[in-house]
Amino acid sequence: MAASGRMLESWKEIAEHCGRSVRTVQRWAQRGLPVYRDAGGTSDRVYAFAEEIDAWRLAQALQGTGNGHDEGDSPVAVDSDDPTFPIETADEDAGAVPSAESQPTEPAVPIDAAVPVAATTGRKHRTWLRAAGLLLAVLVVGAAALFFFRQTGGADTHRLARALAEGDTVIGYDTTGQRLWATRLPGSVMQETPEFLATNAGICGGRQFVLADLEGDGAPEVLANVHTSLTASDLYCLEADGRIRWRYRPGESLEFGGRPVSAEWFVRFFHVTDADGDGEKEIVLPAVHYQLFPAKMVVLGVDGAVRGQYLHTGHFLNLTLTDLNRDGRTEILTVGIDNAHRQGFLALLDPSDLAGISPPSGDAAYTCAGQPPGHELYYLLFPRDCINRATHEYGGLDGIVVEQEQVVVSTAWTIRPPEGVTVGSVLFYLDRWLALRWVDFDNGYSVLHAYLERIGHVDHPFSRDEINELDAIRYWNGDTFTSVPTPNRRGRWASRGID
Ligand SMILES: [Ca+2]
Ligand SMILES: [Ca+2]
Ligand SMILES: [Ca+2]
Ligand SMILES: [Zn+2]
Repeated sequence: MAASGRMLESWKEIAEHCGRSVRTVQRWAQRGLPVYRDAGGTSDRVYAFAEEIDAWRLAQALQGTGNGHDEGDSPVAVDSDDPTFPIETADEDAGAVPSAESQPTEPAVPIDAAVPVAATTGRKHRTWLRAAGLLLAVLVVGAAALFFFRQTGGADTHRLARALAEGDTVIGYDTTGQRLWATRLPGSVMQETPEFLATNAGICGGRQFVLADLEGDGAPEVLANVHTSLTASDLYCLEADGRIRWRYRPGESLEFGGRPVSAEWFVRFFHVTDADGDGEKEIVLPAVHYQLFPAKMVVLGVDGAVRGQYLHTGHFLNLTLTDLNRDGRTEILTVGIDNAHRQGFLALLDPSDLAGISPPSGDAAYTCAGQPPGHELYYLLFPRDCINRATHEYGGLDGIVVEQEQVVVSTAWTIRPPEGVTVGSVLFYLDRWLALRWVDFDNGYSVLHAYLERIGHVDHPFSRDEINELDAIRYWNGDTFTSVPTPNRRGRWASRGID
């Protein structure tokens, strides 16, 4: 399904898109044509999405209500050659809210190839295109109507099919693109991970705003990560009718090494998935303190209740949900920074058994009184390469790729490389039981290394032999770290075997 679609940024553009006068489209807007006002603006600046406009006009035509017939011809969006229709399946994690990924003022650029050309080219082209379009429209309406009735069974068109976030307001739409409700929340819906949490912008593997049917009853819920302040967010769940079902606030006051850490936490992103295969979805979310090291992995049920929580002394930078041992149950594979050990980590967590805190270090500043040991299935610490040691206080991982027979994790891209060097990280290739197969440098590593040597951050020339220092991965067995690949004895895999 297309994203929010091409944006029309004035009454004039909306009118041109519809092939009508400004006065006419303004009249349609009073009857529900989806046109938005600029939230912060004092002027009459408006905008709309071509896809929504087309859907509304098509819906009018199908309902035969006469809306848009003022000027005597069809209200159908004749210059749309895209018969797809804004119907969301809404029952998969992938059934994301279509516009969620893009700011309303900054629409996603890569739109389907089916964007109508007519509206962006000259008027001469438009004339004959429109004539051809009228002919085409008959076919398009037929096809779309068929598609529409197949999708909806010809009834129940007023169910929630998509939602849009406009600042602090979430707006629900039905299958025809008609606005159903608007719910105001106490802050704006997060569109992306805030800069100060995104140590590696773009890599954070989760959602901020999603439409998903949590319990599989046919009515989708809206999940939205909402900024409640500059230093905190809450996760909101809205019912299909726009009412708030629950709110989850990650913030809690904790003490580490006797020093209080404030309750200013962010939900970093979230995943919606049926982790245990019981037919109801769970919400998996990493939350982090906005400034300091504490973080936690949390699983919520459909009622918003916390099913499990795992505290970690360092931020999660990435996670992926995967069934590593192929038993039909999902695991959480996450990587990031372990501040207590000053190294990059990988943790494999059981969504049904999140508990305790990450492995202790000798540093009392990271001990949290009263927290039991963690139930990680696996917990690995990774050696630090010389670029990382020369430029940072902590090691970190932020790349995860799960292949058929191996898992590849890579170090966080932590320094700005010279022109022409896009990366400069270490790749660790692990087998399915997380034993190290080999280590490699990516293509940019030696270039970055040479650059850092030139500017005096690294005191030796690059040698591929440096790779030999990077195989010292350590595994937490529940009592101590060992170089032998081993699960944590407190996790479920250690007790029942992993094969
Ligand atoms: Ca539901
Ligand atoms: Ca479940
Ligand atoms: Ca599994
Ligand atoms: Zn080196």
